[in-house]
Amino acid sequence: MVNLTIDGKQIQAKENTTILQAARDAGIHIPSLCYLKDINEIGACRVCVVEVEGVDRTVSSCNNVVSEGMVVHTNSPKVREVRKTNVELILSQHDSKCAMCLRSGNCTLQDLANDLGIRKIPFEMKVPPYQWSPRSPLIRDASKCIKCMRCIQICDKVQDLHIWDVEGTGARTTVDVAYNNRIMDSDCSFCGQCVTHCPVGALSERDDTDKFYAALADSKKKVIVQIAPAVRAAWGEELGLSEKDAAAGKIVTALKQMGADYVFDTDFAADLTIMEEGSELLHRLAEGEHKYPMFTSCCPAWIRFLKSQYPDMTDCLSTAKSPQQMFGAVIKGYYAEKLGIPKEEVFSVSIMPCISKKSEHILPTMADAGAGQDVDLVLTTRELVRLIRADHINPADLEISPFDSPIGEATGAGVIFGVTGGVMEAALRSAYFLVNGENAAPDAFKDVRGQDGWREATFTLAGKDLKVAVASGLGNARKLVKALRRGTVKYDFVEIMACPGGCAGGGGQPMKDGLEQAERRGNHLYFLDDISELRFSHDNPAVQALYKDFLGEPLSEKAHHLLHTDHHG
Ligand code: HC1
Ligand code: SF4
Repeated sequence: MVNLTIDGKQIQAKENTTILQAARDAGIHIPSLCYLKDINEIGACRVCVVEVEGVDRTVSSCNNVVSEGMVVHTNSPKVREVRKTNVELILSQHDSKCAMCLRSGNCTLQDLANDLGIRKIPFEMKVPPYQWSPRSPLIRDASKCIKCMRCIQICDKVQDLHIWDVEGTGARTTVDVAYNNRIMDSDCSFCGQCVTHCPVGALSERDDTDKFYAALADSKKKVIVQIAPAVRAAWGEELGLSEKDAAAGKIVTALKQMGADYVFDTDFAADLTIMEEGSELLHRLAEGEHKYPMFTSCCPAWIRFLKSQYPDMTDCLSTAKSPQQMFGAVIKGYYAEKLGIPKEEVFSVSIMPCISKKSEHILPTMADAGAGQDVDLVLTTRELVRLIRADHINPADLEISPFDSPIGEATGAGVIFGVTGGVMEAALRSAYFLVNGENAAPDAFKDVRGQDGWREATFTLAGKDLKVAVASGLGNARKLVKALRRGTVKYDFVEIMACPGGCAGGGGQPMKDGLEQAERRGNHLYFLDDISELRFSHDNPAVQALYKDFLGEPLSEKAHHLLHTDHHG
């Protein structure tokens, strides 16, 4: 251990601990901007500077380590002056029109400038004009980029996709899509991890809230909304609601107040996915040995990744569409008639923790119900929060409303789709039933839970060993796929979600850097599963009724038409 003094406080820290970490461990706050633990520790922004006695210049605390007897000042007049100058320099290259910025009120740079009392900046540099495709679900605003390099590091080190790179030199240095590529022509998965780790407003989702308002205002449209599992674990964060108070039923009330006609739960479609994907798995296992496992197919960023990086493995993906897309196809292809609405009049909206879903719903293969795209619009959790704010809805006043029927019912198995391992666990619960004709204990498959990026487990099904694996984060996905291709691992069924921690840590969720958000939200989804009356997808009465009235049985012709796809489109 090393003994040192920070701001007059005697502390001990492990050797090789950075000054920043030692201070934070001791409850002393040093502001930072570009720093991301273990991912971006390059001292680029120099906001975390501190004064070390005996050293002439201030030093960045994120990449300098503690030493015996060190005396550190984190907020001396010299530190404040240097820090202020550094932030002024960053602001001089940043479009600071905060009133029009999506990140206003949730921006690290804005907070820093305010805390440091910066009221004007000495000079302002002109940002050269910059083109970006408005079709892209992920938007980059070069005038707001502060070159902190977080997006590059997240994409390189966590997602292993290398979409971003540094462009230009000197004062013209900026970040852009690597190799002068355009985002829509790149291999970007649109997972949005760069967005949730951007400390300012340089990266965001495409804001589609105006399209929602336009649909609400159109008297010829019935607006039908679905809400994804992971949204309920995060939407309250920016609205001051605790997890306990942020019940999904309050989102139903808010959307109805805005003018939505029906609000359903994507968890229902997650249960439906399990019926189809679980049956497909059993079918595949009955065929005998396969070189590669069956992969889950509900994460569009993972599908984009596999198709661009390992296209020869596309057919390993389950043909089951994602719950979002199954829901859209069922709404327009079946329930519109049940509700007495012509399907052409349905405007189908999904609220997702995800940016990549904005690319999934426009695929030509996602229009099977015969009335345009099966899902017309995707909004992120952040856009939902913006809508609630724009409508001056007080979250504290919201009552809990039930989801609409007849497809409002969902089980705990559907809820845990939003956390890494949840799809696998839900599928195993139902596969066990389909093989044995009785339910296992609901938690019999909880060995697949956890936040490790790549986990595996073996269960016995139909007297045979079933080897499964779960990975989240595309860097882990790549490692797993490479091991499969080398033949060093062999699995029957693999769940992959692009975002670390699964959708709970999705690219469309409220922004608070770090994986612990995904873990906390994921634990909340497990809690919701635990208290659910029904915990097995096949026990969902609304799902059973849909098969009885319309689909017949899993993998039927109708089910294939509406609920499956070949992923080559
Ligand atoms: Fe997800 Fe899914 S779990 S992909 O993360 O399979 O987005 O929440 O809605 O479709 O159900 C996202 C979440 C979501 C789908 C489901
Ligand atoms: Fe979207 Fe979920 Fe995949 Fe992230 S893990 S890209 S939020 S579907």
